[in-house]
Amino acid sequence: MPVTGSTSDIQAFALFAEFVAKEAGETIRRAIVMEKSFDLKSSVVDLVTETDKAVETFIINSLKERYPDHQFIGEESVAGGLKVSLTDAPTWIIDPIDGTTNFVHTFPYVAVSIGLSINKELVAGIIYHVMADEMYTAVVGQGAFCNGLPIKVTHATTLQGSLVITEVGAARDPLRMDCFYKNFKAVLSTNAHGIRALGSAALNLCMVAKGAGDINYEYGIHCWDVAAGSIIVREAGGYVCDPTGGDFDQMARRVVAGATKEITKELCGILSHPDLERD
Ligand code: LIP
Repeated sequence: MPVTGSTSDIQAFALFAEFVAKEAGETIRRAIVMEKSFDLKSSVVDLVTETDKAVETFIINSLKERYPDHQFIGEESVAGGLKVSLTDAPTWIIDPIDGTTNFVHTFPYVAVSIGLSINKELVAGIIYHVMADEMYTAVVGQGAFCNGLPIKVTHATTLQGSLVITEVGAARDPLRMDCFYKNFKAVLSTNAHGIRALGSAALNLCMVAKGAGDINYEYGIHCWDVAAGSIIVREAGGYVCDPTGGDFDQMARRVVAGATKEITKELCGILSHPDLERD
């Protein structure tokens, strides 16, 4: 099939990815209740299981068989030594289990996250919240959906009275932790109603998209954690940017995604940024 990047092509790609994500979810649902062992990746709190690897292989093989010309960036393939390479070609950006720590601990917030980029622009996002059987989807310009029903962000314009979502992440070095505590304190000092962390960047973004939280920020994430979620938030009416207030860059390993431009800019104004190596 020639790739034109037209809306109908992208819708067809997304529909197939939804089907693949659901199949992958079946495997995860069966495995989460079983005995699990894990290996370590970038740190002693960055985990990977055989299920992450098997599910990623399944997703990539399924998409490759259907779309042999497409490219792939997968969390576990990169952990295995493949370089992240984003070109203009249609590129699927995959996190087979977003929330691996949750998976290991049987904490039921695990997601399959699949983003699609064409000409280096995110054009579709599919996130399957496995244990809730919720399929979040978005195609550029077409809105965001959960199980086929439209979703929308809240109207929150200030941090005061808002629900903020963030994560500690997988780094524990002193500089990163200092920044984390500083930002946590800064957010609490705004009289936000609370701070939540689901343990899955993809699901955190879905919560903002569906209006179950007002804003999400995280440092240290990778493109596969946020590719799908960032377009879902945008298509739900939210504002996604870099924590400096500039354009969102999915390779920069940091994100702010808020219900409105106002709340997002307010948060950007109080955040401190750790140094991060790009994807
Ligand atoms: C995880 C994220 C989580 C983040 C972790 C990690 P994984 O993804 O979703 O929000 O804090 O550092 O990146 O490793 O479970 O796919």
